[in-house]
Amino acid sequence: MSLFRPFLKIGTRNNSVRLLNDCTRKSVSSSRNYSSAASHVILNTNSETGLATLTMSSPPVNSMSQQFLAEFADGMRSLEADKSVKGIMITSAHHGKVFSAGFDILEMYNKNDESLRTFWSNVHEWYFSVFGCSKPVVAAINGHAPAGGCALSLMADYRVMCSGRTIGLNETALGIVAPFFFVDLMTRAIGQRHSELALLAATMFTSEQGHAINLVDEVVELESVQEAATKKLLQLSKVPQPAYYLTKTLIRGGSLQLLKDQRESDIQTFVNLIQQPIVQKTMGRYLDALKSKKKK
Ligand code: CO8
Repeated sequence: MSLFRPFLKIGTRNNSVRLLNDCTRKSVSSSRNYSSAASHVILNTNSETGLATLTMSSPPVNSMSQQFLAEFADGMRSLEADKSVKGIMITSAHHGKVFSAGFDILEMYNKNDESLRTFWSNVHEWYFSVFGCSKPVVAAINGHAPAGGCALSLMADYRVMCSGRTIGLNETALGIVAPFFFVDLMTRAIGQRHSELALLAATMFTSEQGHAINLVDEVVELESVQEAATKKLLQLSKVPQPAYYLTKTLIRGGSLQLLKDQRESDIQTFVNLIQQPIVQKTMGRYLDALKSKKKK
């Protein structure tokens, strides 16, 4: 089942790039690289290496709105469908600052049933598109990665992070609860006990602390993040298919299927939780604290 919106197929000299159906997009091409820009993500494909990059480019902090998530999932699906693409790197245009600030809190604040349901359904599609991607996916985490930004990193096959930034699932600090598929992602990477402690306390780890518990696989200086991620992606892209995909399916299939089977009840759980007055109140305070940070 797919919630994808239609896309255009644009042919280029020796490659083809599928562009999101968005009138703001533009295409940039050279003899080796092709890119398309939608409002929230930019896709680049290097036809020589077969490596693609999905760059999150939503100012100021790549917070994930409904639209952002839909474009992200479309971008992932189009790269996955493109036979010339051998691997995908996910990174941020806000280099050195923020990888992603996670879900757009405004999408969960004072919203009606219908928009909450649509938002959460887009969250599911985004998760399926990244965690279920058949191709190698590497996260080049070039900035802070709280909550959904951390979950996105955990959906990749390998994580390279720049030093001196923070990463973690801090949902409880906002008075909300990480969904079960985020908990699963965290537990897969760092194990039960570390996950329990981190999720309960809303711990934001430094890159170095994250590396020590396997939350990230590699920590490098900011200027080397893309290079290190590309090196790993190139290595993974040489592993023969379908062996790569089938192995991923063996390891991840159960989690993907669980959410597929429980989509409706998970949406209902989210809507019920988020609409509780105490949850709305805590989230409102958190938003105020974020806004007032600047004034201090
Ligand atoms: N959503 C909406 N707006 C945001 C978010 C966000 N997640 N994060 C930051 N902003 C806004 C700020 O309010 C600020 O707005 P304005 O310019 O209008 O004042 C602007 O973005 C810039 O933010 P900062 O000034 O804070 O930027 P910095 O570069 O100083 O800091 C950080 C960047 C570190 C990313 C910081 O902004 C931060 O910590 N943000 C909050 C991150 C966070 O807590 N995210 C949690 C989101 S919830 C989630 O992802 C999973 C929820 C699962 C729900 C399950 C329910 C059942």
